[in-house]
Amino acid sequence: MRQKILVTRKISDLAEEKLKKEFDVQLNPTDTPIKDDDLSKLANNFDGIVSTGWDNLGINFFEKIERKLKIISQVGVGYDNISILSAQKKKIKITNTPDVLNESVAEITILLILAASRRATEGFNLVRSYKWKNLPPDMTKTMIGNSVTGKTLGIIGMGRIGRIAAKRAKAFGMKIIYNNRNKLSKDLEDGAKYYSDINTMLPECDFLSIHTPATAETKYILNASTISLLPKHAVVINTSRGSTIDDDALIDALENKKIYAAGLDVFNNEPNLDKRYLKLDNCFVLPHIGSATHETRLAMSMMAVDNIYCYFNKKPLISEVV
Ligand code: 8YV
Repeated sequence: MRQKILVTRKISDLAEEKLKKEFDVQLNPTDTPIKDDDLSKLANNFDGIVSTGWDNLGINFFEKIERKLKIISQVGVGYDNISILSAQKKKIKITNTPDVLNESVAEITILLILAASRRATEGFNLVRSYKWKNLPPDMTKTMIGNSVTGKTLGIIGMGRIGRIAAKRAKAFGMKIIYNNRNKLSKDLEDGAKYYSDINTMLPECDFLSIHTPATAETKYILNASTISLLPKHAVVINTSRGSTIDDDALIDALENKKIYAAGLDVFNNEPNLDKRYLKLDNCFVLPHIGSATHETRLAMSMMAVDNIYCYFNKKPLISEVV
């Protein structure tokens, strides 16, 4: 008998086709979000789930799960939407999709670095509002930003994505320093300077980019006290998770020019981000699109489907969380 697989949201066509060849599959072609209560009821009819970061698979979800469900294969590298402890208790495998999104997230990191330092929000608003014509050209004030070349980029979390972001930033002439749980090997460091203490690193950062997963330790890693250690010209970049930043502290720093600018792709309480960000000229915002390219979403979808295939065919999983 073929196993039954639920795919909670629309994933890439090719991956859906591949899944259908092996399993009885329930797809979500209209990509309609499934309500939390409905999802746990529905999940009980399936052997496996292909999930996304937009599904709430917290403690409440697992409490209602009975015996059948064996594996949740997340289309995403982060899995902070899943209660890993509950999954372990119920002996449900969790897999994710690391590596295949490193480049596209690094690309968005660079986009944010450039956009925030070159005042893209102001420039964009100026042109779109047709007010550009009202400004006399001037050599030293209007739309003058900060160069990236030769500046120091501090990276918090020098994992797979952090290291690719560092590589791309170096192509823009940036120097890399980093904070990480452990110092990396010389090879992986690739010339970057290690700081075991984030507080010692922050004053050295012209730019600071966060690349840590969302955990209890990384919650509000950027707060009023750590932000106060950054130079006044610093630019803060976040492509990891909104929970790494205390919004009140960052908004205060941006409003009161305690730092120069921020470029943010992720927020607390997405998609209902703190509206104060939208009033700030010195903040460039994107709607969590780090992995959103055709190529990357296809690779992520395929990897999630392959994890399901491996599990039910008793082959080693490609990327096992627990
Ligand atoms: C996804 C992400 O857009 O992989 C991740 O952790 O944040 C993004 O790539 C999102 O989580 C969908 O699963």
